[in-house]
Amino acid sequence: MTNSINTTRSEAVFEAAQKLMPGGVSSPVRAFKSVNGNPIVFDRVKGPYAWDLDGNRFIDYVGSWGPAICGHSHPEVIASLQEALEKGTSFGAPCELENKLAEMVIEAVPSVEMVRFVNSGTEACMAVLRLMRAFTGRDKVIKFEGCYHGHADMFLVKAGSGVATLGLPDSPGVPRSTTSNTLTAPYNDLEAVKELFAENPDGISGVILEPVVGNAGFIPPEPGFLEGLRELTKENGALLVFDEVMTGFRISYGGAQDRFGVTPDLTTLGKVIGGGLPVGAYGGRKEIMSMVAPAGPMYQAGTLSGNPLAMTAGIKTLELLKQEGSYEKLEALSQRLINGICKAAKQAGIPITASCIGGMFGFYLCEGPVRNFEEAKQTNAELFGKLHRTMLNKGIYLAPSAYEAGFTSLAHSDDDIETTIKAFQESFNEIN
Ligand code: KE4
Repeated sequence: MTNSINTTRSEAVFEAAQKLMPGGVSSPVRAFKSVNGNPIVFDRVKGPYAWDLDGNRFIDYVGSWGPAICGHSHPEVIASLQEALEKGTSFGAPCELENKLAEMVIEAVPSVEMVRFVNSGTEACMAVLRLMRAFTGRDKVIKFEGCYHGHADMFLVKAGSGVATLGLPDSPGVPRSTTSNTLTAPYNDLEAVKELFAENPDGISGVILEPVVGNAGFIPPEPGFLEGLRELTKENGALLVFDEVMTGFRISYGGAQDRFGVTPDLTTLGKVIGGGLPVGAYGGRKEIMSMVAPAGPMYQAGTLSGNPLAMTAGIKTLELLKQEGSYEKLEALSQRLINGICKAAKQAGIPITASCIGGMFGFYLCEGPVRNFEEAKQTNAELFGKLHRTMLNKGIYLAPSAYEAGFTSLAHSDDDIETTIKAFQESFNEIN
């Protein structure tokens, strides 16, 4: 086994953290519960790298779970923030920066004619569900097993991400009455969705999904799946909602809806559009968005929504991404990486299936194919836990869960990819 790196300070700080915060973390997946060992505690990040408190450097494929798509602490983002800081950190009043970021989102994302900023992806998904119900007058919603739409009660039904990682049952504290209107179907299964519509005539407000699943590992839509959902929702007077909190501005500048040419009625966004500061957003057709207070009766609000710092970081990040060749670079990096990972696993005799789109990738330690959450659970999560720690000891920081996607950035170099592939080659041989 690889020599383990010195993590003395991380261990000490994490031990103290567990006395102060549940599980020692501010978000469950960070606790490394499903992989070997304790989390490392970050000290600083720059470009494609993270350093822990003991001075170990890691090539980072989590990128703060998506926002660091231009690389951590991009100098132009930092400079813009420094300038914005001089004017204050929060206004609680309209500011022109909101117009600017709104214009960029509207111009980029096909479904969005009007947008509302919030502070997280969870908030965006909560609000969009309320809007779906307000617009259609219907209470039920269809989501897919393994998809994660934040931690709001209504969505904690067969959710992905940390819920899947920790193998949690649908969370305690969520009243049955709240989730009774949440219907679920296997991802990529149009027949199951058809049946739900048939069983609930005029009762379903809409279908919400990750157009590329990044919270049950990485599951792309099968050909025709997104198009089929578009047809089914139209036929049934229901709304189609793409949760692009993760895929937005990551798999293309216009998100999955642009990449696959399927336009939903509403879209949620987050992560990248905040450039590392807390931002979420929901948007869509003007006819629907005009229902949102104070333009319309559907209430939603937020103290720090649209704050100038988050708007500034988001604007600069999108400006950088809009530059020619960004997504070609991201996809080339991701493709090289997963080709190398697959070759390394096969050489070590370890079953693997992997794929990528734009700056997002994933792999499962099983034969595949993986088309839905049930098939994703065939992955060898125990072996993944060993792989994760072995890679960490070689200076590679992967998402600490078999049920998360990986992220490349414009800051990753070909050398970083080669170094990572070499670490996979060594690790697969060591753990097998
Ligand atoms: P946040 O509330 O964490 O900003 O966003 C929730 C959310 C909504 N929709 C999608 C498609 C998402 O991926 C997320 C959040 N993603 C996880 C990573 N799988 C956040 C990481 C965490 O929970 O710490």
